[in-house]
Amino acid sequence: MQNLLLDEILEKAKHQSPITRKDILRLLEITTEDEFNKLSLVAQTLRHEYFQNKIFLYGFVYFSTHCRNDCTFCLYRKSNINYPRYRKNREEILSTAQKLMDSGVHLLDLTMGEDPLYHNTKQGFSELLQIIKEVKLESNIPIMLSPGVISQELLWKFKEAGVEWYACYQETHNRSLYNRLRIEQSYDERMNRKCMAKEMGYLIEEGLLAGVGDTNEDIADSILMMKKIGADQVRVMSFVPQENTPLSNWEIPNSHFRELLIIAVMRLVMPDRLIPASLDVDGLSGLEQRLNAGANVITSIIPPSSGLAGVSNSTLDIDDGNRSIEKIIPVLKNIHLEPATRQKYQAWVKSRKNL
Ligand code: SAM
Ligand code: MD0
Ligand code: SF4
Repeated sequence: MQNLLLDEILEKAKHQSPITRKDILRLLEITTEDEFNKLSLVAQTLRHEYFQNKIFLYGFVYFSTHCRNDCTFCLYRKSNINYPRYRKNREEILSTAQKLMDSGVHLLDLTMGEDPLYHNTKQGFSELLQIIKEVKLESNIPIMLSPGVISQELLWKFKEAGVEWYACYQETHNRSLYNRLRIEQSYDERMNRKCMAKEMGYLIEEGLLAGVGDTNEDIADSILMMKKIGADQVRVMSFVPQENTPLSNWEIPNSHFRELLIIAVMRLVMPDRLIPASLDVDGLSGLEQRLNAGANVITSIIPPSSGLAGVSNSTLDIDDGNRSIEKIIPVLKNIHLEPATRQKYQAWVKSRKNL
């Protein structure tokens, strides 16, 4: 009976009939390899319908690790006072951006903690705006900004400067869990700013943190919410415990398998969206399985010896060059995928904006 139900859901997904909350819950209950393989095959077929065998590649520039917030899951929370932080200057940001562009990434993701020097001063973002205008003038590469919550006025300025994407992750759509994760940050403000950005013509990315106390019901609600707000890119990352933070001892068995399951379910529910396989959680060795689950963007590509950090694994695979396109290509080839061209990515962005 259970099996029949799974086959029915997968059949519906193949024909792109709407997947219900109940269907999602059934899919999230998968534990066997056999069922998971069936699910991944459908996820891959749907990805192929919209993106063929082409994969998008995102360069990651975490240019300031200072932060005024205190998220319980994050290494860079302000209470982690002994953690050494950095703030890259204009030249360092530009040279990292250049290295990434030369290596062939399709997009630059400029990410920061809610650095008080930027967020709490009037002119805080003006240099960043200049840097972005310069990059745009020279290369016109698509840019994603992950600055935390910023004002509408700033969103307009970044839009004018040419930024295409605003990334701002809720982590969960269960308000009480949110309040335990993003301490003293307004759920509604974060959500509304993201939706406002969408209305202003940005593409938006919404993200989940999995394995921090979320139930399958929470995940199902989140997936449906991501669809409802029209998020253009949707992600999930498994929680990685961080030393000297409140959740340092929080360990959930199988949480990384659950990430794969969630990626595949996202692909079934939102077959035409971008779904990242982040190198940040399990490094290069976790890439193939995320792609096989239906992801179509590789994120967190970081140049070696740039002195730049990751988010959930601050150093994993960076200095040995494992987060580079050179290392990614053989993994793609092995499963009959290949990088898209820059034109193909730009065409996708353009058509998605005009939707
Ligand atoms: N500071 C900005 C913000 O919070 O919106 C931008 C950084 S944001 C892109 C960092 C993201 O990395 C978080 O939203 C979370 O999804 C993820 N992350 C942070 N710490 C993590 C951890 N310990 N394990 C897994 N993912 C984590
Ligand atoms: C990633 N470390 O893609 C990055 C980060 C921020 N927009 C993205 C979470 O895995
Ligand atoms: Fe700061 Fe972002 Fe980390 Fe929260 S997730 S502590 S806002 S860097």
